[in-house]
Amino acid sequence: MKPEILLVESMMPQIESRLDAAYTVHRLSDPAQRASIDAALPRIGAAVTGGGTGISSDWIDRLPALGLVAVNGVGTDRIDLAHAAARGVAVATTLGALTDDVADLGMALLLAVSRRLVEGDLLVRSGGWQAGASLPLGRSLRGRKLGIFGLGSIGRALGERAEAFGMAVRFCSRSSGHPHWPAHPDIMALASDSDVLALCAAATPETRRVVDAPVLGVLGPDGVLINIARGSLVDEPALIAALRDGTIKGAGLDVFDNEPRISPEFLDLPDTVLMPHQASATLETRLRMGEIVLDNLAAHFAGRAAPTRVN
Ligand code: 8YV
Repeated sequence: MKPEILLVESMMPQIESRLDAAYTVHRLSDPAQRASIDAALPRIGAAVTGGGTGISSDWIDRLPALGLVAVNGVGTDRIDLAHAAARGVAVATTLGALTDDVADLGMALLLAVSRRLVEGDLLVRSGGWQAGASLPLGRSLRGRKLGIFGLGSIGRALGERAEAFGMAVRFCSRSSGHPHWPAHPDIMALASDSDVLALCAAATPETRRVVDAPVLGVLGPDGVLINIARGSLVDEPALIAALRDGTIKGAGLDVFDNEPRISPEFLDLPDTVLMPHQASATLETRLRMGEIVLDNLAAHFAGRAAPTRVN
């Protein structure tokens, strides 16, 4: 009998077929499986989910045999880690696998906002350029100051990329230092010394809504906000107001509250580039992440600790 797992969020077909080969996979997204999942609840030994989706404590409590939540991502903000630990459930992530791609998307968003990439594409496709319209000038990255909030591996990778573009990096971090980037004690100090504020910190109670109206106020009318962390770090109504009234210049956002049903007010904001939570979404990285999920499951069902356990 194959071990049984609950698939909370779908994965790449190549990875799902390997899951199917090794396990009986109950797919939460498939309404046709509701009844069979109910019947299988006592036998499900592991759950696989995404970082942005996580798994609720209610679901953890419905699965008496659960021993592992394998996250296909690095975020654990949608899982109550203490509750999981109290239930004896290990939580494992894909730490390290997605660092470069997430940092790349941070730079892509910054370039897209600064160089008006999306507007330019639309101008050409609509025939506007051909009819004589032109795009307003963009802004250079060289010489601009990038403030990184959260200097984990992704924050560092973003800073290294930004330096290659000629930007001057500074940061604010609860736990990490850097040999030559200046540190600021809090996000207000960081934002007032930055042209671009990039959010790279984990979503925790301490980082909830750290970007609010006063922070956006000091970022200033030339300032750009990049968010490759989580929507919860931002007071979204304050951000929307700041983009509308010119308190800040622009934003590049990969993450939002209430994904994918984000606030419709984002849709007509100027100088703003929106992505549907794609920072780790490349073929290479999603394959690497899938391998880590498969390794964690294999270890768990062989009676060993999941190699990338975090709790
Ligand atoms: C993924 C993420 O998009 O790593 C995370 O925490 O949010 C993203 O990398 C997600 O895990 C896949 O659903």
